Amino acid sequence: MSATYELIAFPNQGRAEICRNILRHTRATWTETNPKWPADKATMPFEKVPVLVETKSSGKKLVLSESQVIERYLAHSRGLYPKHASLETIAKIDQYRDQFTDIFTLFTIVFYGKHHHKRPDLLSAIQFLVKKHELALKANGSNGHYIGSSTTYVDIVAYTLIKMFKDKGFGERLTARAAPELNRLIDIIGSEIHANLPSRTTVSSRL
Ligand SMILES: N[C@@H](CCC(=O)N[C@@H](CS)C(=O)NCC(=O)O)C(=O)O
Repeated sequence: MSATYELIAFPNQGRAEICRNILRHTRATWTETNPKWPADKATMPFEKVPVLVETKSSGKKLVLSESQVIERYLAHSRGLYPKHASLETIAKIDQYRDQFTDIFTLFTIVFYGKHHHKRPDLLSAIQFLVKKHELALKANGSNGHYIGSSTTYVDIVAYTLIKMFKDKGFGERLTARAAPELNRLIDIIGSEIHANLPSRTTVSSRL
């Protein structure tokens, strides 16, 4: 039996959404627990979520905090870096992934923090990312992937965050016309994830 996972996270599409999509895409056996807050705060290793609890086939448990660490751990252990990838390839994948970090922080400030006056900053940051990432996707052969010819971690990240920005009302610079390569990626990764959706088991709530 392979490992199983419990993802402890708030139910919204926030920092945990990339982890969810990695678990969905790779047909993991996983459950989600929505914590009771602030009652459960002190029980989390660093008093924040998301937290991943992995139970290995031996029964041994690993408890991890920090969303991007959880993402990378899952991506490595579930085959979302190319097999036998060189350190250089891993670094390129991580480089494109981390390009989204500052933008996501700004997004949380504008959307969840309701600092609407920062919306133009977010749109400019998205526009800059689009310019650079369209070129990278084109240079890889316009196949809907950043690296190689199959899905890697960064493709799941781009799918999750670009779709999130569009769905939450920040899509002006992300139309099919403005960002054809990223939109192709969204279609491809979205259909792979939806084909894989039965992987999801249960969501339990302590709310
Ligand atoms: N650097 C951490 C930040 C985690 C974080 O700020 N989590 C928020 C939810 S998205 C949280 O736990 N907020 C509740 C609190 O701080 O009490 C990560 O990326 O996981």
